[in-house]
Amino acid sequence: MRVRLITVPYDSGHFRDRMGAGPEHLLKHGLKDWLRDAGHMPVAANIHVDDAFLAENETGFGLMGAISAEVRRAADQAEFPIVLAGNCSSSVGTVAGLSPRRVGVVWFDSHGDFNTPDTSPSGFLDGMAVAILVGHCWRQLALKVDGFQAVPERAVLLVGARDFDADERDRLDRSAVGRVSETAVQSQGADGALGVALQALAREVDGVYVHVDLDVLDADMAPVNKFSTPGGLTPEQLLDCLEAVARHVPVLAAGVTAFDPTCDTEGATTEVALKVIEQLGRSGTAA
Ligand SMILES: [Mn+2]
Repeated sequence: MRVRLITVPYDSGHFRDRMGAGPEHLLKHGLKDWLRDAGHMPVAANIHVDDAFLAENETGFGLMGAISAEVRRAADQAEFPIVLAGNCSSSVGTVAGLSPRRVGVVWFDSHGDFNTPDTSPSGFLDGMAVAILVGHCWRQLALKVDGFQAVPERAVLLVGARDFDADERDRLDRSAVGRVSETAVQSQGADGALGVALQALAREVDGVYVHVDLDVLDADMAPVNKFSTPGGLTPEQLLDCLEAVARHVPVLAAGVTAFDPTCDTEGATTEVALKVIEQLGRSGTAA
């Protein structure tokens, strides 16, 4: 299957800075050759916005629109879209590009990304990505992203999240968003921890978008960004989980986000990221 690698080299509206440097770093480290060697056919598509003035929210939502168009192009050509982005908010564009299919979301992240502008202590749009997806905030701007429709809460599964803000945790507890902890994966294995939830998801949706914020990984093994925390999934556990997802439910698109190469002093995270993207490439189903 052809894999459309959609690179979005932005972080909070900044071009190629911090986590915005992640996508091109992976390309420089042989991502396309790595995918070709694994039997995939990578096609590259780079997302760019022409705003004269880059601003977090306006540019962020503009990028989501451009991602949506590119994901739709990939789906129309029976290619599997993998979005490599600085920010998790790229997910809104990816899911929008898959409409009108009923899309579920399997979200790997050390954070909940479930803040709204009223609960967020930082104001960071990235930390609201899941809340935007389920239609809890930024509704007006999200509707401007071509094809966007809110995902039902029960069609979202958070995996490995362990770092929440207080109000964010309350919001999650009151929602129907599913959660599987990293400790469940560690004690029951990927299939034991995720199997039942994935089977339930498969009955509700046509397929899923798999989101991998790489900071779901244990920061002591693979430092991903300045928000990384220890105690997360090991690289092997993450790869097992991705395999389990693909066994239970069609995977329509994937995203890999939040990698700041300057945090990866030993190169360990780059190596894991390449493996994750290759595994995702194997997971793809024609949408
Ligand atoms: Mn995130």
